[in-house]
Amino acid sequence: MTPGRPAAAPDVADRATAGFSQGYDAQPAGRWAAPGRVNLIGEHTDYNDGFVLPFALPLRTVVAAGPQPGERWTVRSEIADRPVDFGAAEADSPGRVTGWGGYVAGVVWALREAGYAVPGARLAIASDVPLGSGLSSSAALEAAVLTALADLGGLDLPAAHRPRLAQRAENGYVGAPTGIMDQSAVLRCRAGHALFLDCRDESVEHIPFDLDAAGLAILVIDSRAPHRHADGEYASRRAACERAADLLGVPALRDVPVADLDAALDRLPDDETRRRVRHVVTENQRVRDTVELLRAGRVPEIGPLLTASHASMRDDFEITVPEIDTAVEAALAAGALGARMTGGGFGGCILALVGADRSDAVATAVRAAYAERGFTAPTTLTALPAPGTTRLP
Ligand code: GAF
Repeated sequence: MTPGRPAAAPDVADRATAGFSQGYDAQPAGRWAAPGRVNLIGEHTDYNDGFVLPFALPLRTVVAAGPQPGERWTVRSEIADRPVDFGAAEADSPGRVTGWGGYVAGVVWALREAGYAVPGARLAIASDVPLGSGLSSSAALEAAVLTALADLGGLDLPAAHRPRLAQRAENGYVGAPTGIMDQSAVLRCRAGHALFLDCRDESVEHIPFDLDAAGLAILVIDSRAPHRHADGEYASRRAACERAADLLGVPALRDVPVADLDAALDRLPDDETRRRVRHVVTENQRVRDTVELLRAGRVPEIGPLLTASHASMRDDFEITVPEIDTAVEAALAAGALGARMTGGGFGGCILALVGADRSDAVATAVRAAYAERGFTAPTTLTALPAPGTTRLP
């Protein structure tokens, strides 16, 4: 997925170790790895207290880290020439550290704000999670840093609280109003499973998702579409959902059952609001239906739900772009059982559920459709559900 990196590039964990030893002339105390994620289904439902079903990718961000005296944090990244260095004053001022370093400072801020004595540290980051492709590179960075600092400082940080802290870093320090899905996925997913998350109470069920046994594969296709106004559009969708919940007199759109949808729509003032609500309410139901099918081992049958989710994002929530719609249509025309955009929208990736022997044909068809329309060629990856964040041996 990462254009330009040679096939024989060193393993990401080795790159993080090398970044640490070359940058600091010392060996790290440990290395922590956090994955990117794709969301199988359940988009823009997390901040509506609803349901999501992501799984972790085999692509990982690795942080090599060691202690540093005092309240000082120094961070090197393989994508930057110079380290980012900050102390307590910068960590305690949201937004003060910017760019990729902001996610690290945000984690320090969220931990300190929650009352933890965060140890000073030196860190080196390497990553195979592509940036800006909607595969949660930022959540992977937050999760790896959070786990490294917790271990280095011996912090008593229950696993179930970690996603909220990482999300706080993003919402409160970086300033992106995202939900809880991405941080939960990268911290809590298990290999071979999708994570069925109730975003209201954060309860989870690990749903077996054995693609090999079903003779299937998930093809992830990076649309390479430039993210146009993604941040502002995300915030405006979120605000529209919150306004609609207010109008309907419910705490969140999750509280509108699909059986009551028509009655709820009748009470809304305009067509756009009705379409936003219809997306969220029907998407929550599609997540539950997908989970039911997976529990019953009927994996191929989830295809139509994925495709219906895409149509809902395209027509009702209006968060797709031409490259994304082209990729989905071409994948379906080439025999995918289902396909949809995954992630926040306005670019990013699609996923397609395909017969294991159809992966190449579907990827080729998408590339051909792109070439016909003059879009930048997409990149592809076959994704098997991988583990969440771990300390490496
Ligand atoms: C982004 C956000 F970070 C998530 O919280 C979620 O809302 C997603 O978009 C859309 O489902 O990844």
